[in-house]
Amino acid sequence: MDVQTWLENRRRMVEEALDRYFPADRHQPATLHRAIRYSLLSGGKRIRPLLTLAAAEAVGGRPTAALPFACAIEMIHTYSLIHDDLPAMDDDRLRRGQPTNHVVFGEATAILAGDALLTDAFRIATEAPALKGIDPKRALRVVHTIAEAAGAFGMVGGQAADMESEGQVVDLARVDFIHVRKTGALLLAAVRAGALVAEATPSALRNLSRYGEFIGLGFQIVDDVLDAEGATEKTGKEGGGDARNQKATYASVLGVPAARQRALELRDDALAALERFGKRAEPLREIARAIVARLGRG
Ligand code: GRG
Repeated sequence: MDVQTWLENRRRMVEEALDRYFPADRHQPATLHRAIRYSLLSGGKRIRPLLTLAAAEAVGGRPTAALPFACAIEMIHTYSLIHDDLPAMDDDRLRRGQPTNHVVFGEATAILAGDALLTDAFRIATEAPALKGIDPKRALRVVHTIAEAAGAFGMVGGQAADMESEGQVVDLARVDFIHVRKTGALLLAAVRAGALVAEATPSALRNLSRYGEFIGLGFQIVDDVLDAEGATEKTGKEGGGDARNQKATYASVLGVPAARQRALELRDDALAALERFGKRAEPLREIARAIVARLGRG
């Protein structure tokens, strides 16, 4: 299977699974379920679940075994976007080119949709289909990896540090601290979860983790640069939001040209971490290239 066919096929697998977890018009209260589906099935790039499946397959695992965990991570990501867009946080009105969840459903329902997605992620990662064919201790390690990346020592901690830094003069170390947690942690957990489900050897897990760290940072730098350049058509958000909110970003600390250069270096570091993997790691390589290709030529 060539890599583009792989990506299309696995993306469809993720879309169908997410749709099954939250079927249309099947559950009450209807407004909550509509709000969940609105954000969960609204055309995200699905980078995190693709990373989980690609990491599992890079070490010989089956995509179906990794799929529930991949979907759980995408649900956590979706919750974070809904909450991040709220008036109390970034107060964004546009996400993926569509009105944000609270604009359509109201603030209270948007908060609950996020809460439900976060909580149900752990339901899905721990119910029978996810646990079939995986050693319970290993499953626990995967769930712990995801929880740690999402909580106060990961994404939520990064978000809090980001809020505290608004309007302050920050250095590169602070920007790294924020983004390793806010964005990097869940991307890294996506890679590690796939590798763990597929019983990667310690050395393969180390190399995949290095890959995950590099692309996590690269992903954020690309996002910062696109925001600084106001590339709404690529981000689906209003451009310049970081500057408006006086955010600590790579674009503001390094400047856009150096930030672009850093993203290219991180892509190459990520590819180097996969050197000892064969053709089975091609989807991971393609994802690293695609993340940085969003920059265009500038
Ligand atoms: C509110 C608890 C809480 C956390 C929010 C990750 C995060 C923390 C906020 C997202 C804000 C943001 C725009 C960060 C930049 C990087 C990022 C996560 C972009 C969006 O991810 P994509 O590009 O989104 O994977 P799609 O739409 O493709 O799913």
